[in-house]
Amino acid sequence: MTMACSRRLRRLRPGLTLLAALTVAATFALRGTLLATPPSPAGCHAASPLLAGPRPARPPPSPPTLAEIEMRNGALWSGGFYSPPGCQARHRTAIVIPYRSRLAHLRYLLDHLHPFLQRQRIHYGIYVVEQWGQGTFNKGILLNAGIVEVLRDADWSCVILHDVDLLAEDDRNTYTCDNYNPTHLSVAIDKFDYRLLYREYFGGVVALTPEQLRKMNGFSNQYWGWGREDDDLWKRVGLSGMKVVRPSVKVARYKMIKHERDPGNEENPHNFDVLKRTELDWRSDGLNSLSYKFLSKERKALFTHITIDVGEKQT
Ligand code: BGN
Repeated sequence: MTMACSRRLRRLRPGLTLLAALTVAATFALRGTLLATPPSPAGCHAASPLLAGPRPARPPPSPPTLAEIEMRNGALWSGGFYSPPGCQARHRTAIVIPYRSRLAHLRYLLDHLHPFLQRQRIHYGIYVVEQWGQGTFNKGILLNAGIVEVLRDADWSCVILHDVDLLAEDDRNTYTCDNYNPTHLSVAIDKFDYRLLYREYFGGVVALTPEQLRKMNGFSNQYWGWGREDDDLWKRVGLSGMKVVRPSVKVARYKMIKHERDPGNEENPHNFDVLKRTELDWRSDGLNSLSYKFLSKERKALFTHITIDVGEKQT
């Protein structure tokens, strides 16, 4: 820009600024009078005033019935959705619970999770994704299918993959996502003396944005039977250029409800071999190669129940 030109602009600027301000003011006045849009509720505060802090989970000897839990959660919409009254939620979180024949655990978890999330004042929905039939369990396919189905269902900004047997013990452990990196929420579990099991442990409860899930191509579909699909997920995070972040071990505390290994979910030694191949396979094995049969979606009072067929065990 020449000296003369910039001097001319400087002279013009005060006039231009006034004109711009008048235009903006006129636009707002017009909007206010002509469109009369009701004021939208203010955004919910980052730290909810309803938080209770540390609270050891003490599940009763037998779980409450679904009807009892429903009575205690009158503010839910059909399908297990919730939006905080009086303020605009800052986050939209889908909780995905992989499931097969663990009704007692599911009842404990729902009884615990609904009030926990409502104290955090987030907009959320709970989805139970069930593997149909008696075949070998495949948690990776189940979670991949859950991710696809919930993102098809609504505009979620965060997906939390949640084991059915874990109860969070401190509501300052917020069920939201980090914008850049996958989050491991179940850092300290009572069964492991409230210590991180090992540095690469990425199981239990994890939070990922749809973008992060796409980047890492979701889970592998090749883990049949118990274990290691979460170790594979850890590797995918690094391979796709991200890192796992964790809240403080003081806050990210969980109680695990005791149980026996489920039939159809026996440990599969072959999964160790699959884990050795993550680096080679992750780009072509995952969300982009997922195959399952959608069987049903039912809106229940406390959750949306999705049932799928993962197919036959491959290895
Ligand atoms: C780990 C399993 C995980 C499982 C956790 C919690 C392995 C790989 C060797 C380090 N991983 O030991 O898949 O989620 O236990 O039970 O065995």
